[in-house]
This record gives sequence, C-alpha cells and structure tokens, in this order.
Amino acid sequence: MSSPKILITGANGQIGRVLTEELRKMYGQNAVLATDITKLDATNDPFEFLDILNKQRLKEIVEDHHITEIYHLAAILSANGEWNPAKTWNINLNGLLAILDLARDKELDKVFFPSTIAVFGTTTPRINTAQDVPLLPSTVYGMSKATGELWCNYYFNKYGVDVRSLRYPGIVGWQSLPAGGTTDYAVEIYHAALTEGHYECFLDENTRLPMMYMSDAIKATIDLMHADKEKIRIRYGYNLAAMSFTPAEIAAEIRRHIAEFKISYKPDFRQEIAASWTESIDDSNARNDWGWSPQFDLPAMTVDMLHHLKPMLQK
Ligand code: AKB
Repeated sequence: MSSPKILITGANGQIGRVLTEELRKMYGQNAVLATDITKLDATNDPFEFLDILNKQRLKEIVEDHHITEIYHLAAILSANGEWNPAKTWNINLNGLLAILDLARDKELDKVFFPSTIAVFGTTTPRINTAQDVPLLPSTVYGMSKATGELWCNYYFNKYGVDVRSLRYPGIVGWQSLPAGGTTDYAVEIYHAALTEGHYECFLDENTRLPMMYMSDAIKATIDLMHADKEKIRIRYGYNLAAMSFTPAEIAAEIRRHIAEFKISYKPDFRQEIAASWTESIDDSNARNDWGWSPQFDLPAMTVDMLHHLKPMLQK
C-alpha cells in the first residue's frame, strides 16, 4: 500500500500540534498537511488556512494535495462551548459532516474522529464506565460529540467510510496548552507549580476524572488508525483509559518533587461539567480489539512533565 497523504484539521490545538509532528516523523514532513484557522509559525509547514465550515475550501485542499486520510481534530471544547452553544454545535457537528461527506465522495482511505468522556452524563454509571451505557451529556460539546459518534457509525454502515474514533479522557502534555476544556487544570497545575509555586484550581479537590498522558493519547490514535480494518468492531468511539486522579492527588504527586508547592480551590462553572462525567473507564474493547495498553500512570507522567517543562519555564 502506498504511503498516506494526511490532512489534519485543528492542527494548532493541544493534540493537533503533537500528532502533526509524530505523523511527520513517520511519513515525512510533506506527507502531513496541517490546517487551522490561524498559523503558528513556519515550522508548521506544509500548512493551509481552513475554516472547517468552508466546504468548498475543504474540497479544494483535499483535491489539490491528493489527501487520502483525515484526522479531524477541529472542535470547540466543553467549557468554551458553553459560552456559545449554537456556534459550538455548528463547528463540531457540521464540521464533522463536511468531513464525512468528503470522505464518502472522494473515497478517502480513513478518517479519525476524536470523541471524549464528555459524551457521558449524570445517568451514566460513574465507576469503570462500560462502552455501551446511557449517554445524556450535560454540555453542548458532549452533545455534539455523542451525535458525531452516531454519524460516524452511520457513514461506516451506510457508505463504508472507514472512520475510526476514540473517547479521549483529559489529555496532559508538556508540548502544548489545552484551550477551553474542563480537564485543562491538569496541565495548568504543572506550569503553575514551576513558575508560581501555587495553583488555584477551578475544580473541587475531590473531583476524580479519567486522564491520559499525551504520548499515550498519540500512541492510541496512531495504533487505532494502523489497526487492520477487520479488528475495528466499534465505529462510534472506543472507550480509552490510562489513569484517574483528583486535583488533590495530582497536587500531592507534584509535591513529591516540589515540596513547597501549594494548591487552593475555587470551583467555578466547570465543576458542574466535571461532576457530570465519569470517574474511571472500562476500555477492554480497545485492549482486546486492537491491543491498546497505556504506558504512563500519574507518578510516571509527573516525572516526565516536570523533566520537560522545567528547562522550558525556568530559564
Ligand atoms: C475537555 O475538558 O473539554 C476535554 C475533553 C475531556 O474532551 N479535554
């Protein structure tokens, strides 16, 4: 099979930046086209400006660059989404439909759609949450992702689009900053520990959420996209897990390296969002179907985060 020509939407986002770099390492710089609504810098080349709602431009880019696979990461996250529900629905859902239509019409080889633990809601069992559970999401972001999962399943069954999807937990990494999510605190806390020695957390100290280190999230994404088609039994978002922790637990782990680090708590509207999600995830389908297994737990992640961030933040 010839090498893929990949398009990434939302390439400047928290996951997009790291995934673009990893895929370029695998396939070569020019095999991966980064797209977003703003440009980072020249290191992001090849790059095209793309508003995901501009279907004509999307089609031109796919044709001009002979794209064979799309990683569709462009989206508005859970916290920011609540400030503008209509815009969030439009970008998250109509953006996905534009990608799925194009994948069908141009017979693209594969599409990746990131789903999320935000598809779960207060009626979902909270501990070791199984794959097929009641979904009654509380945010417009969660609604758009839960509906997006159904569209992915539909396009696979109806048109044979090879769409693959993961329900990402909160992602923690040193390479990029998240924007507008509810799990963002778990990245901010490391930056604050190294620069301020103190972090004011917008979630309550005992709010336990599923989380994952960036390198595991990238590995899961690439492993899923590389898995044999017959192994992918679930087309609407595989449950995916690595670790679960509370703000108090991550703070205690950081304190093992920075003894004077202090945390205080001032929960805001994001607390209600976090409380509507589940605490831990049963990802046995991903493990059994395509061999998923995470490498980082909270202690290992903390060592690696501090190792990378320290020289970046304490110059
Ligand atoms: C968010 O907090 O909105 C995201 C997510 C869990 O999908 N990180």
